[in-house]
Amino acid sequence: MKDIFQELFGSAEGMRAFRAPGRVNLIGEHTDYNLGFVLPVALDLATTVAMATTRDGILRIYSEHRQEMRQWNVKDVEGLSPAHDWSDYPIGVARELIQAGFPIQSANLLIASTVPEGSGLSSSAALEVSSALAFLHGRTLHPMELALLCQRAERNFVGMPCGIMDQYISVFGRSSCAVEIDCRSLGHRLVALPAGITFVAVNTMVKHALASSAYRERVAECAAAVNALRQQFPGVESLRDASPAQLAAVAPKLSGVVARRARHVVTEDVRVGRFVEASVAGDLPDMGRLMLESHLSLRDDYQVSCQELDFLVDAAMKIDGVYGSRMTGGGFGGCTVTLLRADAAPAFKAQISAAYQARFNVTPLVYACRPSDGAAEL
Ligand code: GAF
Repeated sequence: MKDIFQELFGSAEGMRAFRAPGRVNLIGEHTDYNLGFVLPVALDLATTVAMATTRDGILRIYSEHRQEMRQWNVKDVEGLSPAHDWSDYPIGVARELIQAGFPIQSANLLIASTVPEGSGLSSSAALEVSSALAFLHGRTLHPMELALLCQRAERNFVGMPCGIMDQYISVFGRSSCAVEIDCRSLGHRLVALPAGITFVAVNTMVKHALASSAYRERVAECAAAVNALRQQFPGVESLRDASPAQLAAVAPKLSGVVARRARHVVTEDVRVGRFVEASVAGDLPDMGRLMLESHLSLRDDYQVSCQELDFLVDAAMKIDGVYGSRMTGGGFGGCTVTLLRADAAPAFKAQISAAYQARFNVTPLVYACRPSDGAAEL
C-alpha cells in the first residue's frame, strides 16, 4: 500500500493505515432498526484507508477500486452536500467528526478494499469505519461512539436510514466468534460457533440497487405497525417489544402488508435467540432450520429477496453437508450465507457455482467466511 501511496501522492511520509472489516449476518435481518437482535460475524474481507497529513489545506481521497481522485478544501468539508457517489461515505464521516469536535486535517487518503460493493457484506460500514479511524489518526474516540458516529454519517449524509448492525460489528468483531448484538441496549455477547462447520457466502452478482428505496419503505411500514400496536399496548415502543400474541391481536387493524412486515420482525427476533441457543448446544440441524425459516420469512413476509437469492438457497439445500442457507444483508441481490460441514466446502463451492452458472449464465463469487477482529490500525 505504501508504494501505491507514494506513487499517487509523491510521498508516503507519516502514512498510517487503518482497517475495518465487512460482515456476514448469520441471522436477525431487518431487526436492527426495530431495536431487536442480530448475529453478525466480522469477515477477513476488509477496507483499508491509508492517510498522511499534509500542509496545503487540501483533502485528497483516492479510491483504488474506482480509480478516482477527489479533492476539497479542508475548510469547505463541513458545508459539503452529498455527491451521490462513493465519496459520500468518507465525507459524511468527516462532517460527523467535525461536529463531534474532531477537526479534519489537510491530508491525502488512499482507500483499498476487498469487500465486494453492493453485495450485502457491508462495504459501506467498512468504508465508514476505516475512514473515521484514518481521519482520527490516533486521536481516541470510544469504540461505541465510533460505531454510532459512522451510523449517523450514513443516515444523515448518505441518506440511508440504516440500523446499527454493520458499523457495530465492523468495530466490535472478534475472530472465531459471532457477536449477538442487542440493538436497543447496544450491549453484545460473543457466541462461539460449533466445531467442524463453516459459513460460506455466495454472491448473486446482482447489486442491490432497489434496496435503498425499498429499505426506507420497510422502515416506514414497521413504524406504522408500532403506531397501531401502541394504541392497544402502550408499552410497545418498537417492534422489539411486541410479542407474537400482541401482533395477532392488532393484525385485523393493520393492512396485510404492514402485518406481514411486523410478523417477520417479531418472529426473526425469536429466531435469533433460538439460533444462539442451538449454536451453544452444537445443534446444527436446528441452526440450519432456523436459517431457512429466516429466509422464507424474508422472502414471503418482508419481501426483500429476489429470484437469484431464492435459487441459491434452494440449490444450497440440495448439496451434501449443508444444514441451512438464507439471504444475508439488506436483500434485493447481494449474497446468501450457508452453514455447512467444513469438509464439504470445496464440493459445495464447485456445485453451487455450476448450478448458478447453468441457471443464470453468471459465475457467482464464493467467499469463505473467516471471522476476524474489528477495526484497528494496521
Ligand atoms: C443493511 C443495513 F445497513 C443494516 O442496518 C441492516 O438493517 C441490514 O441491511 C438488514 O438486516 O445492511
